[in-house]
Amino acid sequence: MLIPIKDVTPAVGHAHIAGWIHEERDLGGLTFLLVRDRTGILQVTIPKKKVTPDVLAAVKDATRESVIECEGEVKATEKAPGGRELIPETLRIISRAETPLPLDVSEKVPAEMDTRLDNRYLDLRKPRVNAIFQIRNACLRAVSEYLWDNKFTQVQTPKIVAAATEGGTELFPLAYFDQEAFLNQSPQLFKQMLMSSGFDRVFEIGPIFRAEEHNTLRHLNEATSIDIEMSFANEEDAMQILENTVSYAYKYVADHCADALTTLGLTNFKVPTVPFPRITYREAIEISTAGGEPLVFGDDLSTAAERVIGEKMGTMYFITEWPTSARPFYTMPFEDRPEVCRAFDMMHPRMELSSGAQRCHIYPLLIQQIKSKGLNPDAFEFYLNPFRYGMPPHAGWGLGAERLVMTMLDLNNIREAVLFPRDRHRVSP
Ligand code: AMO
Repeated sequence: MLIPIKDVTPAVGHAHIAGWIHEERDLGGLTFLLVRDRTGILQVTIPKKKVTPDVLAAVKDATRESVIECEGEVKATEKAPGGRELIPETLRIISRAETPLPLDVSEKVPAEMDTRLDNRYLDLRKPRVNAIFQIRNACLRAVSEYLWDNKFTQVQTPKIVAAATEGGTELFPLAYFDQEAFLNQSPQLFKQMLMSSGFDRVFEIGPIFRAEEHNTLRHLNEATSIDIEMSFANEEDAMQILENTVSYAYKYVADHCADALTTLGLTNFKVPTVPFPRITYREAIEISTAGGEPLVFGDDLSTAAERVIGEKMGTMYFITEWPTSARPFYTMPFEDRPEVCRAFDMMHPRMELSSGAQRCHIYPLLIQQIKSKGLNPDAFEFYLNPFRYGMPPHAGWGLGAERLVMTMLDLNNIREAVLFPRDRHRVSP
């Protein structure tokens, strides 16, 4: 039976392990192989005069990143990683790696992001890179857990669609037989339709596609969105679910990912406290203007403005009461002051993580808002019909999974938080 490398201790006596050769050091009479599996690194020590000719031949043929298996005695030694070493009785190369390697897995030679992504299968072998995806996995598990525990039903909505959601731009067109179709930008319209169907609370974790031309450190053309929608709820109800979901995810990672956090050097990992502070859009533009990034009512927040406000706030926070003109047609305006609406953004000091709102569930008002954005209601018939036959008031949000992981782990580039990122210049691998 193979045992995980982290479980190899002198107490097990004899061990059978398999993994990749992380490093090889030849000291004449002695060869050291550092063997890595998903759980850790083990030193295999080969005293040339004491091992069998088969072991010697295999070691001679072994190259870095080859997959090997070996079996032998485990001994305590202070000099090796984890304070133990294995002296092989058998050692076999299962899959020999060619030389030279296209990328250095031991991270002694830093590589450009493009080289790393071109050779992502090798890049992902780095313990630090792997740790990011262990944490991403824990994060999404925690999000699902929290939402299931709070009576949300997980759903899957189509990714091949006939209409835009986020304003009619940034769509990838698709060859769909003899019809016009696109890759979906957001499950927005579908999660709202499900409110009319009586689901009450739904969530989806799935891909969203945005044909954004710009290439930045925080945008992808294919991202993962965590979406919720809830009935008989307003924007404040949605914000509470959001802050609790995010802090639950942080707590879960803190409790379950200690090794991965250590690998990433995040020894001071803090769970954000709830509730997150709320400031209005007007307060946000005042802070930005006072901080040297002048904004007027109606402006979107620039990256520079987000930075100024984020520095002032110093924690996760919400921006509420947005100008109606700056938000999508499905947002509910305040009844007594329709120039502002029940929308919010949830911000990390570095960037926006989520947008949400109470939605407009009033059919004639929704038609009017679609028209006022220069869109044709006929294109939204499938979405609008549910509003004619009994639609409860509802609210929801979309939270970018990559931005959540990126900010949680203080990563500089959003591409670090995706296995195989899709950006302006990359569709492969
Ligand atoms: P929005 O367009 O603000 O809102 O998207 C919600 C969140 O999704 C993430 N995100 C992205 N992440 C990486 N690259 C991208 N190109 C990208 N685009 C979006 C961000 C963002 O905050 N339908 C609304 C949500 C709602 O109201 O329920 C929507 O899609 O973290």
